[in-house]
Amino acid sequence: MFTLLDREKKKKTIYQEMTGSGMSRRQFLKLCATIAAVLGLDFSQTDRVVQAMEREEKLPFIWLHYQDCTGCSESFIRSSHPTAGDLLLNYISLNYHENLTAAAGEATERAKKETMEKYKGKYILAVEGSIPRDEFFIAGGRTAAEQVREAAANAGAIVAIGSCATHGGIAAAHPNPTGAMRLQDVIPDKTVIQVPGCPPISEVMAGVVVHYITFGTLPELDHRGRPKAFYSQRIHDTCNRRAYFDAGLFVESFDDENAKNGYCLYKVGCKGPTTYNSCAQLRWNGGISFPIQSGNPCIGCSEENFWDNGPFFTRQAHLPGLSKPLNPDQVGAIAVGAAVAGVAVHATATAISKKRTNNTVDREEKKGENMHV
Ligand code: FSX
Ligand code: SF4
Ligand code: F3S
Repeated sequence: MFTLLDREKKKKTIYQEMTGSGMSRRQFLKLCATIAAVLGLDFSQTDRVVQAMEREEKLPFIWLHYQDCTGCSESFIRSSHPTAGDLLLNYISLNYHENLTAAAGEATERAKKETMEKYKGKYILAVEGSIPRDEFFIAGGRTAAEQVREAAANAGAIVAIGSCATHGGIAAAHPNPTGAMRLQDVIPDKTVIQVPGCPPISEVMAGVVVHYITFGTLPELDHRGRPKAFYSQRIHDTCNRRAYFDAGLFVESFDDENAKNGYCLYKVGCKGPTTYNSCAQLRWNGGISFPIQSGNPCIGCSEENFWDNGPFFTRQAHLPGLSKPLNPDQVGAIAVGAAVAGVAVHATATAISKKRTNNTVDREEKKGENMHV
């Protein structure tokens, strides 16, 4: 547990920063309620968010970049709950970020050093990108691994942001010419919050930040170090096309009638059944859409080795939880079998089954089999 209170310096609290920049008390309370909801907190815990904002100062951040495309930073600054503006202006003090801090060169290096000294044990270290072998990165006479270890030594929390930092990412694709490593490989003795996704959903990082400010602790993590609130469900579990999967209605090629009808993308390679992330619930760009909703199969960008698990648009041979490979043509038949056995059928499925009657796909129907996909 820590507190960011530093009375001697008489710095403003987050609440003071917010209201000082024109936010009304009412807007502030509304924002706290939204944040609590994004964090998956009980409504009664909104008070704790409010109190933390009224009590705590901005959280100092050091954000390091290595082998990446900067998509994680791009995603982060598009957070909508809280908004990027809220995050950058009110919650965090981005003391070092190669693209976003206004200063450059020695001034930023100084800011980084000062942050590490002044906020020992308090600052958040975010690392984006994989870490190359020593010979591929030298800045200021120091290798990437040396820089990471130095910044990690006294960080209050460490976040691997994006699949490159959590798993190696594109740079680690076979034959991994730079020896790209995960952040955790470089600092094996440290707890690293893993936020996979290429890029990750901005609200996840925002959620981690606000949780840390509110409770002074890391959010609950799963066995792979990912925040449970965002990575405990498969895309497939909450996908807007799921009813089509259950009804056995699939897109066969990207330009067919089934694609126009918005059917399930499993046969054109969707990895939603094996991918854990919140894309289908939170969606992207302020909740507007996500890859599958926009017609593109999930490529499993938050799973290990997704870059080498291609080709992306070929259907998966196996689904987890099934003892034998799935024949998608049988899925609808299986759903029908389950219905005959007395399983309640959702209204959406009923609507879809009408469409299915008109569908020309010829498939053999099997009854009585059950499956968990
Ligand atoms: Fe890019 Fe980040 Fe992918 Fe990697 O995101 S969006 S290549 S996860 O490190 O910049
Ligand atoms: Fe959605 Fe993909 Fe699952 Fe189909 S296979 S329901 S498109 S996640
Ligand atoms: Fe990535 Fe799949 Fe979400 S490709 S962005 S995990 S829908």
